[in-house]
Amino acid sequence: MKNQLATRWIAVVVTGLMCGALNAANDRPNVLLICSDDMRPQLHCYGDPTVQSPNIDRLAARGTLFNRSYVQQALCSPSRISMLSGRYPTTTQILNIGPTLRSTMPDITTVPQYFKTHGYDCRSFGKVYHVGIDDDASWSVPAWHSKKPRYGAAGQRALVARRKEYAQKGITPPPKGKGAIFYAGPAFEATKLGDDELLDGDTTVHGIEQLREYAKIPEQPFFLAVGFSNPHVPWVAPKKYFDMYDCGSLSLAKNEFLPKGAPPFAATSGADFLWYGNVQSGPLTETFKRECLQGYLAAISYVDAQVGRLLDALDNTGLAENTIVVFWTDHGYYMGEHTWWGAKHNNYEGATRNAMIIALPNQEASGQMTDALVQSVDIGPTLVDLCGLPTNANFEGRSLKPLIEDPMESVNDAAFSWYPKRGYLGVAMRSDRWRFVRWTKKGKPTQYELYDQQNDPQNDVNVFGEKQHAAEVEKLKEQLENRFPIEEGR
Ligand SMILES: [Ca+2]
Repeated sequence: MKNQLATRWIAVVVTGLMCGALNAANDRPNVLLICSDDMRPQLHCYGDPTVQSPNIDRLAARGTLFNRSYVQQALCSPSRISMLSGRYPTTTQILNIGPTLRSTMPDITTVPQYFKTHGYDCRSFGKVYHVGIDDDASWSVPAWHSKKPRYGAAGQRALVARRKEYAQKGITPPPKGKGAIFYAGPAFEATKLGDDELLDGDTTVHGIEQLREYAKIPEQPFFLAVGFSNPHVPWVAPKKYFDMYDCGSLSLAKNEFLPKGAPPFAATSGADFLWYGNVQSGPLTETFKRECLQGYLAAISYVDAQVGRLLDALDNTGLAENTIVVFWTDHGYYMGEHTWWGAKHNNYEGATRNAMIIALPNQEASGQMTDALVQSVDIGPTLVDLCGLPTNANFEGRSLKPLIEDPMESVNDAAFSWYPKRGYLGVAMRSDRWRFVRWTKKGKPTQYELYDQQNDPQNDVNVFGEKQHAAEVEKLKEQLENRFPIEEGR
């Protein structure tokens, strides 16, 4: 009897110690979700020696870095709606920028909304849902957006001049509509303005203010989402971030050609970059390409600094002891690869692979990188699991908690992304070795692409028709058909 009691007492103490980290203020940990726009995983912690990202690296050092993370569509709004709703784009039926989630699923409970129904205070600062396509029901109060400018003074002047020129010539840049005129500004600008005089710095200031408010009421769990607009083009940052990079020494893409053997409609990307005011028509010069790269990296470092300030605020308020931090980017990006610039908009590795880091308070296995295949729809179920909320079967992803505990574990046998193009709907299945893409259109033969990720990481050559892969193709077809059958229009 004595031994049994002793054993039970030890069990209670051990359990108490294990839970201690998450029980500092209340029974449930908080969530800080940091989003960045159009940031491909080109960060120091992802193995890029050029990029200066000490703060995101610091987050990775105390958490888990997901090296093979894939968004469900390489386009801002559908990607964000998919992640925040925990549903695939074929479930939300949001595969374009424009419609709101409620227009297709009026009664849906999103991930933050689910937290809200379980007593969390849920707020959004900056670009979390796509700007103008928000979802009020997800948040406890309406989303906050900065009124500070995206451009500095010179960029703003150039924008106004270009607008005037367009108006005089009667030119309407695509896509038609109110937002189109935005593209008339320069693609990059090293401004004299300070961090907080621009939109992303101001968003940080207000995010930090909110954290300080939360620190005053430790019994109130929160789900705070803070989203940055960089490094989506235009790449605008204070000059000090541009000075971090030497234009002349930046490496240009080596595969400035379209994926060989791909269906012509599939091997395309968005062209909105071409409308920015300082982008010349015709082939880009090497100097201009390097300036673009410098701008992109400067914008990444600017965002990195904002992430650092949020992490510092967590530390300074003591909230770090009880807050899970997720860093997530809404898709990959092309900076010259396949001739595409400032673009995503397709089903290839470069567009669908994103950056994702999850860090728990006092994480035991910290500084780990996992090669397991993960999806953005997994974020919701992961946070539900980590925060001890009841499982929600409506969320279509899976909890990544096993990978945080052991990076050698596996949760998904594939990751899926979608893109509609010229009446076709493409679904890409990323398995451990292959990228297999199926394009379906009513009344047209189904088309396929196959890329060997081991030997062709950037998808330069479609090997679908090659005989030696015939057996593999049959297996992949079956795997995809079992998961997302053609009959369902997927
Ligand atoms: Ca985006």
